[in-house]
Amino acid sequence: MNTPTNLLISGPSNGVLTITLHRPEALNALNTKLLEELVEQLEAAEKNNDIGAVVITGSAKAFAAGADVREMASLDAVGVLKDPRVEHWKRVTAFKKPIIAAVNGFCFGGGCELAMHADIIIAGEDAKFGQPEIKLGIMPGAGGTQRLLRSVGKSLAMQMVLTGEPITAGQAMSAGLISEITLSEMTLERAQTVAAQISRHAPIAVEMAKDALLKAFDTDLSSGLLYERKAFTLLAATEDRNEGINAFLEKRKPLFKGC
Ligand code: CO8
Repeated sequence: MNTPTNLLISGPSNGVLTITLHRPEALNALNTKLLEELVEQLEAAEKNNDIGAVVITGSAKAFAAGADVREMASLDAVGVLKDPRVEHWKRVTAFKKPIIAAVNGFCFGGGCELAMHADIIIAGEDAKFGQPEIKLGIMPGAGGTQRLLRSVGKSLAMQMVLTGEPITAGQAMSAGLISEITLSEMTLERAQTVAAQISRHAPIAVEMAKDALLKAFDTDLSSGLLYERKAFTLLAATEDRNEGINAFLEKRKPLFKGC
């Protein structure tokens, strides 16, 4: 794997890989190269047993200000149709380990969509979430209409997408888009702490729990409950399930092996 030029990588530490989006000259706008590098890092992380969760963050000023508008400007309809970024987004969606987005500053357009690809969003008090694409004569194209509506409900999603106006971290918290607000300088540390906590758990249980939770987005309740029951039953076949239960009964810490 080549050394990324648009990302800073740290870890794994305490089971957590931290990926920092790093295009300061463009407020971390997501160009094809950055997304390509992000996917490469995630796919390597998937195979690395020392990594239980990934934190994605940006800078103090911007998590990411959207897709790279300069790059988009040169695309005609066929270019948009064949945009390699579509595949990159799919590969981010397919990542099986938990992703936590640590968001400060602008989290706009494709940046907000990337944050919504994360399983948990923790934001600094200065964070601003928005889907401003409408102001450019376009609309969200990486899940913004679907994931935002499922997170914040119809009325607020419509308002954000149709006016293009952002919401504050406080509004995002009330609406259920994010799980925690922190002091801005504590956001990354808090996200890493939560990620480390997740990483200590049995990896197969974590993966299956994430998968079952995400299933709720695109299925009805009875199918979702059936899906959950099957995953729950499958976990009974893992060594880690026996280890977890025995450790509790023996009043000791479990030693999970990921099998
Ligand atoms: N793309 C490229 N460059 C950007 C972007 C962007 N999205 N955002 C900011 N920049 C650049 C600016 O052009 C500027 O560069 P330069 O100094 O060379 O002129 C630099 O970053 C700093 O930006 P500003 O001077 O504008 O900083 P401000 O603090 O004044 O403003 C804002 C910050 C409000 C965030 C402002 O930069 C802004 O409005 N940015 C654009 C936000 C936007 O419209 N985002 C949506 C983009 S479209 C999108 O995301 C669609 C996703 C669909 C994905 C589908 C893929 C298949």
